[in-house]
Amino acid sequence: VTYTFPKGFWWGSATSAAQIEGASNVGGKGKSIWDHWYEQEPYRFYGNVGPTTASDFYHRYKEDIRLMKAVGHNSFRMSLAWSRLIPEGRGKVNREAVDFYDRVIDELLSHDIEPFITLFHFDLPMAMQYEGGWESRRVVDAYVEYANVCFKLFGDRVKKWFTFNEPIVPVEGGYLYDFHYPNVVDGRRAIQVAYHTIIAHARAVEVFRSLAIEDGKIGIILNLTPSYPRSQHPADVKASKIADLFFNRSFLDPAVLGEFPPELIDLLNEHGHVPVTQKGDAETVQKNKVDILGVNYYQPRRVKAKEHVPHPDSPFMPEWFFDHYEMPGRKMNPYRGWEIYEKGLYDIMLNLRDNYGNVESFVSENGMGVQNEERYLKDGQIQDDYRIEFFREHLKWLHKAIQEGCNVKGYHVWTFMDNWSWMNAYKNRYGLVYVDLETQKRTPKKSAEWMRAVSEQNGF
Ligand code: BGP
Repeated sequence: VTYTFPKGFWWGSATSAAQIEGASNVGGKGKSIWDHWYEQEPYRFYGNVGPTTASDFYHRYKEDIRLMKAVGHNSFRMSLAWSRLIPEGRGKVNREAVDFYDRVIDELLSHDIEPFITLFHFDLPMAMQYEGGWESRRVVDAYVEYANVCFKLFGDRVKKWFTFNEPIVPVEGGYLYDFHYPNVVDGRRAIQVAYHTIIAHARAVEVFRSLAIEDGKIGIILNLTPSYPRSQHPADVKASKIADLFFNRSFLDPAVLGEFPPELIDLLNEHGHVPVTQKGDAETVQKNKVDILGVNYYQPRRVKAKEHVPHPDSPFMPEWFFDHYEMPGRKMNPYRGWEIYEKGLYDIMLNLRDNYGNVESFVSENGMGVQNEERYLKDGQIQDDYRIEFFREHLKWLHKAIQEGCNVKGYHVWTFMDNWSWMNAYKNRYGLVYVDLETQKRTPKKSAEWMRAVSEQNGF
């Protein structure tokens, strides 16, 4: 073993409710925005399997958890579906949902797999969207109440909690670039949504702390996209810093440091795009810094100075300030169109060490989606050596970061078994375990065996 990880390192994977559970109209579940959108505009989604079935975890969780154990997991991140637990978003709690999550959590624990729970992974209850979604302060209140209910129901057994998964993504998808419901394209509204998400996060942390859950830790999961300027020319450097402000620091600074980046506030002020705030918000953010940060890492951001000045009357978008460019010679995942840059993970961790108080962190998602993986089927198993290489190369950089003092506690791959990926559905498969969509049969891929060996040896 050349690369050994610290004792007690968390090896596992991550997923989310809407992407695996299925049973979206079973067991008293209310509709989420994804159930709604899929019903309304199925043609916008790839393939013909939707959130109604997904990977049927709702019915097959026992088998799946057994398999998790077999591939060496000591921890597993999943999300709770708000619309399953509280079908109307606020008010009555659905007993069947509580029973389901109780059973899943107990099953994980009985296999010595520690559950990491995300409260919100993109699937807003439709009832909340009807109330204005994250643009509405009332929805923030409802979320905080939902969080409170979850902490009280499961906090006796669940010790790692995460308020939001990638909160910037619903902002980008739902309010800037039209890949999530409600398909709004409006920078001003996006800013309000982002702001409310941060307030919801900080208030949930506050509630968590008030409950004094024994050994409990609370954090947030952020997709960090390290921003690299094309050159050291001041205009490129400035553009890259602004992209970093919008897409990383907007959430990272308030969550970890308890304050919004002053440069971002200045920029928004300059353009008259400040969100509506309430008295006491800044103190709430200040007081409720996270205990732990989950880092989802897929790709970096390559930035250059804007070539054309945007028309001042054009709708406000982050891209007013920078352009992306394709770095020559970069390594790509052609299926997802994302650059593969393993060192980015190291750069993220060093940044957390040096500028974010070396906050306790872990890699909460890292993975590679590949199309038509059946091509690699040999002797009944998908030979996904490309995925093994992807993990190995990222882990080497992670190991180096840890050697250099970064406070990293674990590595969760995205994802355990092939799951439903939002608009792309099952186009790109990410799982350690293959799922046959006709029969729902699970078959571990070669990468599952590799990960099992890694977690058994605590290294490779
Ligand atoms: C992250 C999300 C996941 C997952 C993953 C892969 O942004 O947290 O939910 O889906 O990306 O991305 P995609 O499914 O879009 O290929």
